[in-house]
Amino acid sequence: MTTSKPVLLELLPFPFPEAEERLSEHFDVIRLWKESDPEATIAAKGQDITVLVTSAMTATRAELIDKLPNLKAICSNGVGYDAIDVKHAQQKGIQVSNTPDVLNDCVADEALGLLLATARKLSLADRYVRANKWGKDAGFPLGIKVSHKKIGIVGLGRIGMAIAQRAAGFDMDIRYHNRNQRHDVDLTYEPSLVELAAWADFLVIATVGGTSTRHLVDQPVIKALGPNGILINIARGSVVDETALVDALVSGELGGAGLDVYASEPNVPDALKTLDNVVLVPHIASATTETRLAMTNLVLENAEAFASTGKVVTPVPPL
Ligand code: 8YV
Repeated sequence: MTTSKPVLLELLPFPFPEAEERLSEHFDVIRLWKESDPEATIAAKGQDITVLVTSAMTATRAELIDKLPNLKAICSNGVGYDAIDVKHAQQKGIQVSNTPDVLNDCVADEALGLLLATARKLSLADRYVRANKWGKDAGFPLGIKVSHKKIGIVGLGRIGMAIAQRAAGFDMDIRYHNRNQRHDVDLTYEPSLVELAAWADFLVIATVGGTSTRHLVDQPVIKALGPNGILINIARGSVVDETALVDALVSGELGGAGLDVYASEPNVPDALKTLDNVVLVPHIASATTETRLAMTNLVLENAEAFASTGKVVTPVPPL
């Protein structure tokens, strides 16, 4: 294929038509999601492709990367990169970019929203009114106060810090657990995740996903959080032992949970759907028009910068 534009393979469409138009201005775009036979398309055109657009929730594994011998940059829509074989790509000299920072506010907002919804039973209350139960039964059950409570943040990165800022606005006592203590923040570090869970009223999971954090929040941590504790997960489903979580919620060993992410999306354990002490949302933490537009634009900036300078703008750190 001879073309003045670099050839870009797009694994999924942007949620904004204008972004597709902008992409076509700078690249000869192969929209794999439109192809009737994607494997045949890759076999025929793989050697022409130098840039790949993917997303945080789109598996981008070594098998695909190795079918693109001239691939030089992978530009992902999303801050998480556990779905991408980053180490394999970087070993081949392929740059990988993500979309950090532009989604911090919305993800942190949703974490607090999930906490309030779970503690104050807002989803249950909505169903209660819609079911015309108000005034017809013993009354709606009491919730849990959020302000002035103890919040443990698991993973004090940029999103974790945004959560801490919001928690401070609710006059909460804040502690965190990281692989390593941060010395640039005025917050109490707890080196033991179990001890953090035992101390906290609310445990908010804000770590990266992937093998390094798989089941970090396991049965002992969940048990330590306890029957009056609430777990919020806006990170990745893989970080929490979902079987242990479901068992604890069903048995009452854990007080409640607000979940944005799950072990095997879009599949959500049916047992969770029957519980009144659980709030379930479909991985929407960054899903606002403003933030998804900012993420989309940052993906485009990364791809365009690579095409013009040979360097992406927001590279994933070396693994
Ligand atoms: C979205 C996310 O699922 O950024 C991430 O890591 O999990 C969410 O923002 C993703 O961005 C969808 O493209």
